[in-house]
Amino acid sequence: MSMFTSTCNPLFQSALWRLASLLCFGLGMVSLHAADREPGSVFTDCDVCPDMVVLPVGEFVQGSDKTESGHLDEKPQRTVKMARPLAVAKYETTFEQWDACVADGKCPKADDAGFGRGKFPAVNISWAEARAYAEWLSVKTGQPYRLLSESEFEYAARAATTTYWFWGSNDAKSKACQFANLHDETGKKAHPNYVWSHVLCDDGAAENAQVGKYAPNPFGLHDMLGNVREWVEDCHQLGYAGAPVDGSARKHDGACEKRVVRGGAWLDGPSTARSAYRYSEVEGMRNYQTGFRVARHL
Ligand SMILES: [Ca+2]
Ligand SMILES: [Ca+2]
Repeated sequence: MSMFTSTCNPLFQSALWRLASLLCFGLGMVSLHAADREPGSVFTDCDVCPDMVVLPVGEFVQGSDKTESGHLDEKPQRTVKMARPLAVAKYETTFEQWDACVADGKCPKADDAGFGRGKFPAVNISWAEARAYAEWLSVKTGQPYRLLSESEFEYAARAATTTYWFWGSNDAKSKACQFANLHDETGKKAHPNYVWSHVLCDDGAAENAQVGKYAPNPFGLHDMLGNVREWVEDCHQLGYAGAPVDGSARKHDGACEKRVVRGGAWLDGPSTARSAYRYSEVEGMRNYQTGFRVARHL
């Protein structure tokens, strides 16, 4: 890379060197393009577009067994094989990104609930509005942006782990605060009326935190568990019987009452922020603990 940088130095003014620079630039673009497809690499398609992480192609077991949870909604466990290479946004969609779509007239203004804009996750956005943002990105870049399917979300959240949380199962309560913004000691002090269980550590955030504040999962993705819950494409149906096993979103006949939201939020205790945990919301719902991120095939 240092040779590439020095050879491409714009101070070389001779025609020969300009030719060499052009050639070098061209080769460099090919090289970078190829490197973009390596699992773990990060790319972006425009100035205001999200950073996208290339995931490895693979398979995983979706859902939980009865040792982990009694939630029938997470069963039966089944193996899902991701059919195509996929890139997932490194962070939840931020207000900075959302407001670029608002400025282009393709997304509605969204209330930050006083938590902050900029690098804070965009919230108070309905399922359809989240899809509108992905459509805006698609038109802007010519690339097929969309919400994740539910299987893709769990694949991305697990990042090849089989534990309850990607940081472990048994020791999760003490490690959680390195990796996720959940209902924690700080949240408990700020919201004493949140009487449900909290993680027994301090993540320093009583509500939404700026994206990327916590350590990523093994795929390099931040806040897949915690911070804000995230809309996915699928219509919610109880359990996985009949659900696709190729990573695609589940087809649904007729009207969809509720869409799936995944990953838990800053007000969730440990059990409702597990990788396998499923939650659902009416698709027109907007609230301050639900946002989204985008994905696209490569
Ligand atoms: Ca917290
Ligand atoms: Ca999240």
